[in-house]
Amino acid sequence: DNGRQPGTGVVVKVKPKTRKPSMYKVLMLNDDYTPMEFVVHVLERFFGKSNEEATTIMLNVHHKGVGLCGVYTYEVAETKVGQVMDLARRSQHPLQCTLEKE
Ligand code: TYC
Repeated sequence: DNGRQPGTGVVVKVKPKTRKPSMYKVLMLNDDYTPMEFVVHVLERFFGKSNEEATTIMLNVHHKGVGLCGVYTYEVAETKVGQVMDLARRSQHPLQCTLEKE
């Protein structure tokens, strides 16, 4: 017995210490030369989009100039931008993809 009366125990409050990571948008930019099918392929391959979703996003970019591919933590977003830019360069298309903090 440590001498306490019932109901006088120390209330330990656990403070959450972790923080939610910043999230980053991966954006696709329009240009006049990259084939539409190539953009759809990129969205399927690197962003896990269905053919329908990819087509909708591609057309949105085509008409509005920019479109959202997905939202990821920094390292994932940076990796995806690199993968897109690398394939576009190797395919000799001017497609541009960029990352923006949410
Ligand atoms: N504007 C391109 C064309 O007419 C198609 C395109 C769509 C290019 C989306 C880039 O991110 C893009 N062929």
